[in-house]
Amino acid sequence: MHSSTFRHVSDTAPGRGALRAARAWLHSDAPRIPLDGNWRFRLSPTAAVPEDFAAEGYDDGGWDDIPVPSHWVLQGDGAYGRPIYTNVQYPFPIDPPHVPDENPTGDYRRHVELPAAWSDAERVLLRFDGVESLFTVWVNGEEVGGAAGSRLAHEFDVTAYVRPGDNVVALRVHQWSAASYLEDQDQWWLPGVFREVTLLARPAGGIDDVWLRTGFDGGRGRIEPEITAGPEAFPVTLRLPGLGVEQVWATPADVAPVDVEGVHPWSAEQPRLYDAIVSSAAESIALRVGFRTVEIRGDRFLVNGRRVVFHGMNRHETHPERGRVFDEAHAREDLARMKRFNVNAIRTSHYPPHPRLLDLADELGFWVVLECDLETHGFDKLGWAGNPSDDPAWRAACLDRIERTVERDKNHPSIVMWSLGNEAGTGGNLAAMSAWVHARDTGRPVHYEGDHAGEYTDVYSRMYASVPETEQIGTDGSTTPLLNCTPAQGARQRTRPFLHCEYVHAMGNGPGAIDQYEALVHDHPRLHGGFVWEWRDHGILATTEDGTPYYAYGGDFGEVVHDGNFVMDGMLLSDDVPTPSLHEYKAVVQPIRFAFDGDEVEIGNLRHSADTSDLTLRWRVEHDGTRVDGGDLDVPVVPAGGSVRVPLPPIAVSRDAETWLTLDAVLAADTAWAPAGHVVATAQLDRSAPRSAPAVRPVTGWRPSEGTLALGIAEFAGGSLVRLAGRVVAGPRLELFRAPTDNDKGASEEVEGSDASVPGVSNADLWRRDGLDRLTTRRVSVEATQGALRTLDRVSAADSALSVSVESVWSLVDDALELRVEIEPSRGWSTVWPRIGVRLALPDGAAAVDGVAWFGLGPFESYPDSLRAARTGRFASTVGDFGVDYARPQETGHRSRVRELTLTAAGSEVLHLTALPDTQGRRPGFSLSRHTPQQIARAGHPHELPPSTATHLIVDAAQHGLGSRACGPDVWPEFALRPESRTIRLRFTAAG
Ligand code: IPT
Repeated sequence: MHSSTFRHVSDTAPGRGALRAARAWLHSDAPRIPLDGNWRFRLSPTAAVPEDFAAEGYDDGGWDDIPVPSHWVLQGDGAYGRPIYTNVQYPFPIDPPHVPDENPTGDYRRHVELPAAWSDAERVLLRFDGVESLFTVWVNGEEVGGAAGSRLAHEFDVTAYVRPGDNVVALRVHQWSAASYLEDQDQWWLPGVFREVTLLARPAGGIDDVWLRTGFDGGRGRIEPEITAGPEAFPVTLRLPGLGVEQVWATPADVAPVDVEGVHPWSAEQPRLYDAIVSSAAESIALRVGFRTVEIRGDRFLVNGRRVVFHGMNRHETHPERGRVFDEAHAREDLARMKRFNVNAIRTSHYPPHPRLLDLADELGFWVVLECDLETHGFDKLGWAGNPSDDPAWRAACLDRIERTVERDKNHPSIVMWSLGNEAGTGGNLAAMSAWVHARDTGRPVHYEGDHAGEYTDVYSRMYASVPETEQIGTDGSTTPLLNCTPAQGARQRTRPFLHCEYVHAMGNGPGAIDQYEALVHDHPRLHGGFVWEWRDHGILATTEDGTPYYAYGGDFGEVVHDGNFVMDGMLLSDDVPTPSLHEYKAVVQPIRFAFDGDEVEIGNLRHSADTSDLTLRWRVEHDGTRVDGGDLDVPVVPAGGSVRVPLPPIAVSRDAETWLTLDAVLAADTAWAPAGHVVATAQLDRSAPRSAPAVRPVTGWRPSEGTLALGIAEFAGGSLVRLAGRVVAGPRLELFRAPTDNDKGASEEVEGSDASVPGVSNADLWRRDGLDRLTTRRVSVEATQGALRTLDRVSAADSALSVSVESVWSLVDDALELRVEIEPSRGWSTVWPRIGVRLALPDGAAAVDGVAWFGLGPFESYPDSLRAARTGRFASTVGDFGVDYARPQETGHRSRVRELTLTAAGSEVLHLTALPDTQGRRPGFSLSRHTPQQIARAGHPHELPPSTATHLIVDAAQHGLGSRACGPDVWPEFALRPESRTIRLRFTAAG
């Protein structure tokens, strides 16, 4: 038996029945009844279930309870199915507009008591703020209508269906529908009623909709009101108490723009909002108004006449336990964290967020690109044949989506651009959506990345363009062809503002080269920055069979098709922990620029419009990382776009220690997002007196050696180190492998002219082909002389003729044990190498090494193309905290340019190392881990790493860069590590 709703699952129409036109999400004092809380719930594996459940008297006694809002796949511990993760793939056959009969269908029921006073209401509306994907609603047994558009609001007029007292609301929600073809975003498929359901009493003489469009021009604000209300609602009053505005409109025809003097403009930096009330005798609506004018002038994107540079994040709504269910406290903290990391913009990828998020964005200050809920990416593999974006059968659905998007959120000053959607190819329906926006909202430009040739959008947008290509886009007169553009189309695109709607893909350890992109923004004003892909990992909290919690990704729920850990590509881990890439990002985009010049520093203010009066400049001088002096620097207020030169503070230069000056621009007072003292921008100046590394002393008299030997704190057997400072050790051995990062596993064609990478083949595969993860050693010789030991090893992999020769010289120098390792590759290595290092295994057991303190770059991990957040100083960490818990274990923890490090066990120092620079002044990096790179590479999740109390110390003469090849360019050639000869020089002393 097929029910009537079953027919609707393959209907491309966006809605039916008593569904009403879109309007703004307003804070009104009209009566409302939230329908959140528990509903009765039943899940069926197919859409073809009888609809008898909608009847008033239906006995739902055998059903379960489910909370609204929630996703059913995240409730009931698997009883209602599991989440599915796909990126581009459709998790059902591509058979538009049909979906399979196997279509999980959730039926919901609840009672609601309508107060007698509601009889006065002119109308009663039932509003749904988010239901995935298609639903039908019944009230008291009567079908009211249905709608699709998961992340959009839908209101039904239920006046004719409700009565005072008890009412029954029944819902049927299908996981799959024609609408699913339009919702192919790279995220979890999470069905259910996941945003609020509300009953609204609409009073006679109420105000149905309000739009206060604002503008700002030289101290004067303008409000262009649009009031949607019947004549009986008038007079309508607009009040802005903070500005002394009280405007009464007697009739609809009187409604007219209001000019306001003495207004502070709204900006992402200074989000000045004014409370506004729009009221009739029957209803009052509260808004918060920000005055700003968005404008494109030539190839500049301007707000209030000034160029905007987007330091943005792509923000999905995702939470390990709630999925896309909104939590205001968490969202506020999320946005405050963005502010603390110098993020000034949000693209709401790839759908409108919970409407309250825009209130928070207005209040905390972000430039928002508000995106429509539209993506048809899975048609790409068909060469876009049948793409709904270009098929008249889907035109109404596409238009409905953009209308609901714009109407709901039109009042927010933070929204400076509308985006038609993401990865939906191109076509007539997108052009029609854009035309609708242009007609409806002349105050905001239209964005859509897929309009490569710029046929119907206002800004030029791309994703993951390489650094050289980005530079060419920004260069006047460049004739370098642009993606999918004829020369004429390319020329047209170069007349427009450019932004990256996605770039610097933050999957796993990476991305590198954030600073290279940022540098272009300063040289080419057409380039307006962009939006990092993406803000946070989408891990879902799950537990292993033995109860170990972990963050699940694609495949962990037994999906038929999935895209693995491609959903874990945020600068924030699933549990809100910022990754080092977020610190790097913060440093790269810091709004204050410091340029040291002799005894002065030039301080530049890179902000949009705010001056520096909110900042204090702190300085400190350190000798080998220990503070010797510091204070506040007197700096005049610098206007936005301006700069000032000030003398440096006095710097006492040490003769036998490194001397560093650090400048921190910190918040002078508390803000809504950080306390006073929060560091906004930092710079360091090396004022060290020149010192040369001790020369290698020639050693003579080498004779073959065997058996055991002691040298200071070291004991050797057969030339191999066996004990150090009384502890059993193994190694050091050559280590060329790193557990591949997601970028190392990327196989994009874009290898940036790196002749050592192969287009379409990942570096990780090349490393395994060459056996870097399975090196073996043949000892060629062991020789000793007075106070010194020398070994020569040939290191190579099975079935390979390539090799590396490793000469290790141990000697006693001034009471210290020095190790000098000369590493020299044979000819014929053709790939980049992940690292050139030596690995030492320290013993586990009771007194296992569990901590480290070092002088070098820190506090976070750093790599050659991600060094901007790293500063020179003294840092400490436990071994457990030393690396990052990436969702899929991979290379982590490398600290660059180390000078000294001390290993500790249970609070006491056990071993002290000094790293000497090589003859070119280069210093090694190091990392510390409970696992070897080979062990890490075998684990799919952190909990798959074997239990270990061992400590592996790796000292790297060099590491390969990070790049962003998981979705974007490979490591820039300058930061790619090619096989080459390297020297590592270390001195060991027993501590304590
Ligand atoms: C791009 C998508 O727009 C985004 O949603 C996400 O999937 C990202 O890639 C990768 O994580 S599209 C891609 C073909 C560049």
